[in-house]
Amino acid sequence: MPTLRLYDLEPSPNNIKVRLALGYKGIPFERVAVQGNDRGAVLAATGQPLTPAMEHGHAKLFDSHAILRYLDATFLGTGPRLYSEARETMRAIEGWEHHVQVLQPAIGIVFGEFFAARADPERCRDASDRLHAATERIERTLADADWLVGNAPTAADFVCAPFAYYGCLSEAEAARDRVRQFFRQHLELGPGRERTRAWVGRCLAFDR
Ligand SMILES: N[C@@H](CCC(=O)N[C@@H](CS)C(=O)NCC(=O)O)C(=O)O
Repeated sequence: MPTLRLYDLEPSPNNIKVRLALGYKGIPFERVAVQGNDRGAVLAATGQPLTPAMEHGHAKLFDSHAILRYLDATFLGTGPRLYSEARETMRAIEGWEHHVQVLQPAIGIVFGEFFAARADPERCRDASDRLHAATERIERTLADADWLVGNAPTAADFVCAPFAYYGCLSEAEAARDRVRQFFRQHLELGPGRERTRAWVGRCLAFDR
């Protein structure tokens, strides 16, 4: 198998999704660190500037969900599945992939504040309220399950967890960089999300 090269903007939730999938499946990879303002390498490799992106032999991919599908189909015999043989399970996972659109805006607002070097309390409160509302479905699903679909992790968990993660950063996580520090101070998942917090921990354990 050729080396799998991941163009990775470390703190980005879309990039975390891919690292969780790689960690869960136990796929070795070479990480090419992308900085926020230097997109030369990823642009040259894939013809577009966004991360995550990857190269694997002749295959070049961008978009986190496209990458997850590629990994699952290409490394079918390596580690556990991200998707499923069962139609119904596929539909359920796709439903959670759509739910990313509901989770993302809260994180987008706070990233916007971080890059603008301000922290408008009203905007941050709005982001926290949005994240709280967007995780209600997750909390409810986890009432009688450890994972969002079935009894093992799937792509559903790995695409959603990185967004909830930014609302419940521990002090130790926040100490990793300025972005995480800012999120710990300005985004709050809120009360009644104990199961979501524990699930975030289970998912993020695959980021290694
Ligand atoms: N739909 C894409 C979104 C990719 C994306 O927006 N990546 C962000 C990081 S999370 C990025 O590279 N942004 C750089 C920019 O907008 O200049 C995915 O899921 O991978």
